[in-house]
Amino acid sequence: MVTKGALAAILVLCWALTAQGHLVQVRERQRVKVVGVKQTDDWWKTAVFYQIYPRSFMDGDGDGVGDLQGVKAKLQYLKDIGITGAWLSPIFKSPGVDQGYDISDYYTVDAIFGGNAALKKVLTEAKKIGLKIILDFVPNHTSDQNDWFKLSSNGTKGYEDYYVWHEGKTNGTGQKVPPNNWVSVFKGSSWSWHDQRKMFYLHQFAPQQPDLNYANPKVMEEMKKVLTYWLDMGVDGFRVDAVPYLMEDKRLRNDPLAPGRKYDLNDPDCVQRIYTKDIDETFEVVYAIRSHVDEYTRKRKLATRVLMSEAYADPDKTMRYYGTSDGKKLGAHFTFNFNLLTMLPNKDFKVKDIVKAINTWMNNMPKIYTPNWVLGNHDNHRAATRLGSENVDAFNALTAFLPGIMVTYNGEEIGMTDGQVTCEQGQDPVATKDCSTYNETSRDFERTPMQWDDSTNAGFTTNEKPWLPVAENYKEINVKKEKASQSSHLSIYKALLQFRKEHLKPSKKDKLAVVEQPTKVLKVYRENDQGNYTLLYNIADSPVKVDLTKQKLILTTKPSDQRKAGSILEDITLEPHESVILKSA
Ligand SMILES: *[C@@H]1O[C@H](CO)[C@@H](O)[C@H](O)[C@H]1NC(C)=O
Ligand SMILES: *[C@@H]1O[C@H](CO)[C@@H](O)[C@H](O)[C@H]1NC(C)=O
Ligand SMILES: *[C@@H]1O[C@H](CO)[C@@H](O)[C@H](O)[C@H]1NC(C)=O
Ligand SMILES: *[C@@H]1O[C@H](CO)[C@@H](O)[C@H](O)[C@H]1NC(C)=O
Ligand SMILES: CC(=O)N[C@H]1CO[C@H](CO)[C@@H](O)[C@@H]1O
Ligand SMILES: [Ca+2]
Ligand SMILES: [Ca+2]
Repeated sequence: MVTKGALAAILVLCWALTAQGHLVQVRERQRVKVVGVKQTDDWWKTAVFYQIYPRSFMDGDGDGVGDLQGVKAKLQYLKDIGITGAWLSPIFKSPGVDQGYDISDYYTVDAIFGGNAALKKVLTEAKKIGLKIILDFVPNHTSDQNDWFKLSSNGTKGYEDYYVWHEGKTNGTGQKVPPNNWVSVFKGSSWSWHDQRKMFYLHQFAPQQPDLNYANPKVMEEMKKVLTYWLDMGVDGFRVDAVPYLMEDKRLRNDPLAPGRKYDLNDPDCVQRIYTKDIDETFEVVYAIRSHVDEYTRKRKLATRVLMSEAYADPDKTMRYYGTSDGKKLGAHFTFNFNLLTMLPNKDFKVKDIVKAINTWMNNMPKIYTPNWVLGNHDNHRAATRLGSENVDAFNALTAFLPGIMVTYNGEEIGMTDGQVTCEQGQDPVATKDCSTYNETSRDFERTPMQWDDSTNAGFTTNEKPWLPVAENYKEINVKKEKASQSSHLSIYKALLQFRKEHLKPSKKDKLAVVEQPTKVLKVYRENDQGNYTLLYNIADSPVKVDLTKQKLILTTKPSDQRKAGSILEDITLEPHESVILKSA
């Protein structure tokens, strides 16, 4: 989608690059994309959000499982490195069939994390030091242990339609079968029979996670009450889970088979989810959540409470979770951009893959919205393992340098790798079901405890047995050791966040270009009210020389005596895997 305005900008930019001494070839000219990122200065638009996986972050009471007492003790650490806000993976009361994504009580923090009182203390402390706290909100489904499901399944008046129920169909041999072919994301039919209600209920995930029925306005009212409850307690926003699955086709039409696939209940990808994912009505639910939260803050004249949504979807669908392109209806403040995860699955990436990951987002996102960059989360191998430890600093630099919001998964700032976990030690319920495929399917590797220091269990817990084993390399990779070194992942990360704060302030005039130049070197160019900035990243195993016209070195991921911040350079020989940030002098 290249408008006339964008084309004009491309030409201007090519000229600008040329003026800086870079040879811009016609072939490359076509690759240059410019996006006018207009940023007003609301707090979240240039925020750095830090995802805390509470079980693995810090154990405050010594039972081996991370908790909110632990989180509270480490808030100052987050503030010190420059984080704007932390979002916590689910902490609500849950039987734990899906690691907290099956909530039995939306108003109660699970005792294992310290209960509601512990969350209150986290919020008070966070406010004191100026850190935002975001909770995970799981609207699509509850646990089957939730009172609402119990009331609905025993037919209590008023609750009959809180979930999606159906009598089913009768097949040739007179047995009850599900009403259609919908396949659960976790395998099997999306419908399970309920003996008491004598009906099928819908579950897009596990059978213990029945889907709420958003066609029933009472359900939306319940969820608004839940949001209000936590807003009243003082949270700064919500990360909204699994939004694409909120609503399903009213007529219950069959999802068509995926091209070349046979219908197989053990293959969640055998169908195209056109009637069970990203349907039009779903966007309306997200917009309703947003207006509820906005109304809450408007009435009380509070700072923005932010909504971030999780959606692995096609680019055009993903963008609709932000809101309509004219901004008349608003959804999440931002919808997670997983391109750097999904388009760079391993070390074999090329510069053009990075360029594509960035431009795909920027070209699809309506200009009124704010981009964001996610490098890792609790469902994907860690950046150091996926992309190589030698590339971690450069990718932290890239996400810090790009416009908009930066999202960091806990441990990525110190370059943590995946830990070693056997199926017997494993905790990921979906993966431990079948040990023969555990190595491929488990998400435990990226969930091993945070490495704080070189003492037993990396300072994560005083218990002999942490809930997952600590990664073997904790004596080398830990916060304490990295704090003491200028060239550590942590020190570079901290310097990057400081650079953002000083140089990438919200700006009316904001341009971005991403190209490969020269071969093996990624070049990202940003122009804002404060100046013209260039990030260079050499992905190669050998040095690459790049000509420059009078650039001041601001920051490098390979600090040394030869590389002094502030020096004016006419050229630079980038070390293997080095990334530098320069400013036109
Ligand atoms: C930044 O680039 C623009 C456009 O290429 C140019 O007009 C401006 O002078 C540059 N600013 C600095 C500080 O180099
Ligand atoms: C239905 O379940 C609820 C919640 O468990 C319970 O309080 C209620 O008594 C039950 N009603 C009937 C009719 O079984
Ligand atoms: C009817 O459904 C039952 C239970 O799923 C199954 O065992 C049986 O084979 C089905 N009969 C026909 C004719 O499909
Ligand atoms: C899983 O990985 C571990 C460690 O690399 C290895 O020892 C084990 O044999 C693997 N298990 C299977 C089933 O491949
Ligand atoms: C990244 C993420 O949080 N994924 C979650 C999406 O929702 C399902 C169901 O609630 C969870 O199982 C995933 O972990
Ligand atoms: Ca604990
Ligand atoms: Ca649903």
